[in-house]
Amino acid sequence: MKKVGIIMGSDSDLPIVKKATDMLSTLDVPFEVHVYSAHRTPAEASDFAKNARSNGFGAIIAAAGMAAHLAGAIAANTTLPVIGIPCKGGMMDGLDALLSTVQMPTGIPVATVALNGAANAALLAAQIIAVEDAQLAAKLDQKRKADAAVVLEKDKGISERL
Ligand code: RP5
Repeated sequence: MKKVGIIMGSDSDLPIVKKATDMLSTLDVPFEVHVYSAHRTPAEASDFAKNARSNGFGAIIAAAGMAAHLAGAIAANTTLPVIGIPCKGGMMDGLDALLSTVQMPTGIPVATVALNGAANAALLAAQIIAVEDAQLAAKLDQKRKADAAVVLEKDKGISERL
């Protein structure tokens, strides 16, 4: 199975990124995690992206806060699908990171999830890998069913709480 690359701009992003690694572990999707910054270590970030396809990756998740150029910088150096996680924090509490991640120029797409949306980033990466992996696709279907069952259980109980 192809791996998912997870890059974060700083180790201070780890509490957010952990939700992505937890989700991929649950789904048995292999991943590799790195701290590379678009600004502080641009050469390492770009080398990772340039070599990612030949190194067995099928999708890349990039998490960063504030002037969050990491996902875009990674996407500029690979045609693998790149998923950006804008991280909350800083003066604008993530709005700056959201706009920096999502507002990409035509030709260099970044699939941007919600602020701190690491679990969804992992699910989207797994769905990309599952295009060529029927076993993983079946696991994702099972998860959807289990998630729906939880909501329906809450539906049963809601009247009693009101
Ligand atoms: C971004 O700046 C990082 O992704 C992080 O979200 C934020 C703060 O980084 P540190 O100063 O904690 O290293 O580049």
